[in-house]
Amino acid sequence: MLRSYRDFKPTSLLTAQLDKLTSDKNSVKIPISNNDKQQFNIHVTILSMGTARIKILENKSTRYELADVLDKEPTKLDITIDKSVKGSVTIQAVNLSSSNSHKVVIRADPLKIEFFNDDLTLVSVINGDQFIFDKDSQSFAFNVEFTDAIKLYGLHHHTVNLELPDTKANNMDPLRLRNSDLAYYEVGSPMAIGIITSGIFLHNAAEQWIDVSYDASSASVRFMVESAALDLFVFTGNTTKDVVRQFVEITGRAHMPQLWTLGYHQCRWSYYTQDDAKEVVAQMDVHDFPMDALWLDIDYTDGYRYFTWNPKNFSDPIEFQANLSSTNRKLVTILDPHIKIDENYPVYANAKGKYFVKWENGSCWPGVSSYLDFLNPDARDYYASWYSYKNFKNSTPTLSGVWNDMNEPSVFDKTTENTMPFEAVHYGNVKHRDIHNIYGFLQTKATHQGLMQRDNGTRRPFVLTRSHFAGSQRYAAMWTGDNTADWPYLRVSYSECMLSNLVGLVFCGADIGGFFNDPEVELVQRWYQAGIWLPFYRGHAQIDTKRREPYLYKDDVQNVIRNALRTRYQHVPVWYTLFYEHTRTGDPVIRPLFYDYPEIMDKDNHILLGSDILARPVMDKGAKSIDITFPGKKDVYWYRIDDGSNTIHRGSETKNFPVDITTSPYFYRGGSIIARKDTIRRSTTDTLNDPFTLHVNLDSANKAVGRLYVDDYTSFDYQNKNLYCYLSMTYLHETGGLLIDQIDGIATNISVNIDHVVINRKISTGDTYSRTEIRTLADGTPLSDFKIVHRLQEEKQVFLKL
Ligand code: NBV
Repeated sequence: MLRSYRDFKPTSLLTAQLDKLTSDKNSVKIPISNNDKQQFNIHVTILSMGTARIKILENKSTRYELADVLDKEPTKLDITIDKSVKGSVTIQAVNLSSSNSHKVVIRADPLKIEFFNDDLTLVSVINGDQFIFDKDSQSFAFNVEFTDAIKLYGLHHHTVNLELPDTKANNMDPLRLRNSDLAYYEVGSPMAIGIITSGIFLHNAAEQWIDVSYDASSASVRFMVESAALDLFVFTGNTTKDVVRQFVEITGRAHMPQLWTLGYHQCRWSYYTQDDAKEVVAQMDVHDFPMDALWLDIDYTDGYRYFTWNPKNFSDPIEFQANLSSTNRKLVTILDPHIKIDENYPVYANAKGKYFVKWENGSCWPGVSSYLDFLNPDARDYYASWYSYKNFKNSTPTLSGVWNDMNEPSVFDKTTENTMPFEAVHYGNVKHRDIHNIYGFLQTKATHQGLMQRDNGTRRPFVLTRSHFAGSQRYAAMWTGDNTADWPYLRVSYSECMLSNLVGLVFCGADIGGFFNDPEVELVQRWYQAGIWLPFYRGHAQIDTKRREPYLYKDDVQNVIRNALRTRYQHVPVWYTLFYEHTRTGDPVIRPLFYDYPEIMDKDNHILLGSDILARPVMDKGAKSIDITFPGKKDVYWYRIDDGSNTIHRGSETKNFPVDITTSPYFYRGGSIIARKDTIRRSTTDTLNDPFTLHVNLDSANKAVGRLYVDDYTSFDYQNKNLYCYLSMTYLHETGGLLIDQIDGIATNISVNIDHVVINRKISTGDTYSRTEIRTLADGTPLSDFKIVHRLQEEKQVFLKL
């Protein structure tokens, strides 16, 4: 039915009854109707930071209104209502400021709602002639037009490019937002694998289809939605950064990850026995591949009963975890939401009749299963309690992270497209169809709660989820699901993760090597090289594939993979600092070029780590050369770092570079200071006491600035007690030294040691640079003896004369 709404031509137009407008100090309600005498109301509120919200509901609506997704109930601003222009009303905040100068104009006949940023029309929604709001089926459809827009981005987690395709002109199906377990999904397919848009956000977790179309002067989307409330947020920008921040203000930010989660993760379905799993770690060490975590897929369980261990193959989980811990590695285990029906299994028996979704039961790995009803707060408490050390028997603190899979939820039943039937009933008599897309979100909320309780809030939970929704970043990291060992899947991992970063889901990655099938050796190397620039970095493979741990390859291949891993580990301090900045601002950790340079579109294979590192890995089979576009004006320098060529490239240029299998180009922006940990170690834990190396990259005016964030890498003390150290570093050319300021934070017990500084400076003729390593201060003191934080506690600023 939804798809029949695509080309709907209504016979009657909607009008707004402005004479019946009612309001209070921060909201407006206007009845709207059509000739068919349908009656509903539009509710308008203005929020801070350039955001407006409209809700459309029938009188005495029975539509489900989402309760768990928003970070907090947004603050409504006091408003003024201007009725001076006949046939329309204008709603605006009373206290105008640069961030809330926007206004909403509602035109009566036909109904049209327009959003303005100053006098610029940005978005118009619900043109009276394209709106469907069906009381009986509760489905609805509406159009949104982005005036003057030429590209649309959003509708997260589809395997299309960053820019949304014109589904109409390309004769495609509309894009579908329905969280699904899609085995062998296709690149370029409009099948949903979340719901998020940029500029607008439909706060609705029911299945929906979206058509996208572009014409000469605008771009538009048509939403066709299964059920529940029409609750639309409109973000009026101005810039991509503003829209991202406005959206994240509503849906929340991720908390800091523990440091180890930024290292390399080794996974496979399946490491069948504890000995096999131990051997993997031992071999990684023998071959000098750094790694931080070993992952166990479903087979570690006793018959797919989560919170248990297979008695034969994982007979001594305590010893197994101790062994891992002795190598400074962590364990992550999978825990899915289906619960085996087995009266002797306490997770099932104690929940029966209370905490499961009501339907005839489904089937998944364990056979016939019940599904926990995470919409029910008591069921969430119950599930959370299973993560305790007492209940999850033989789990120890080495089990440091949890992997929630199959949580769309996946049900082995083709007749319901492999999920729960939409008629299944949740807590509060809510039909599954109204909340389908947040089932996984709610599981991770409960898991996060469980890990918090288990460790008394002392350790930052790490949860990886397959199904996610707007706001999932508050609880989990996510990955792009079951990809295939083929080149298009490597490329699409970049567009998917950059987009997820634009919609707040900062901790994103894709299975390195591709989940299904056996990757050719060239692809494995390219994937390890490219993967280091995505936040979550995990090698994973399907059960039937050939083993492919890095040490199983020939020496030259191992060298390529080892170099990639080492580059990743060197940059962990950059990742950590960017994650911290996300907690303050909501900014993405990785960014497409257009985020900072709106003039450059369609570069899905270029990536910015923050604003200072540009990477352009090779993602095409057999590539002998690649084009690289350098963003910024002509006077911006990009220092090539990966190949020792010491070349500089300038903004606004696109150049072709030869590549071989060892090449994976990346550049530092002139004007930046990059803090790295350059000592080679086996895990991030092993680097904890290592000094930093500062890479200073001078711009054309010989300036450079950077920031570095350090804390205890584990706890919430940074949040609860302000125990952290956030430094800004400025290179002063005139005096030849570095000025270090503490931006904020209480840095007691945190040490920051710098053992050397590398100054990259353009040589006056040609486009090459000199690299000077400095290990002592001008007065001869070794840099490593200089206790920065200690000195900062005595003086406000520290100056290092080099
Ligand atoms: O648990 C097995 C797999 C897992 O390895 C994969 O990462 C998930 O996305 N899981 C799906 C279930 C089976 C998929 C065919």
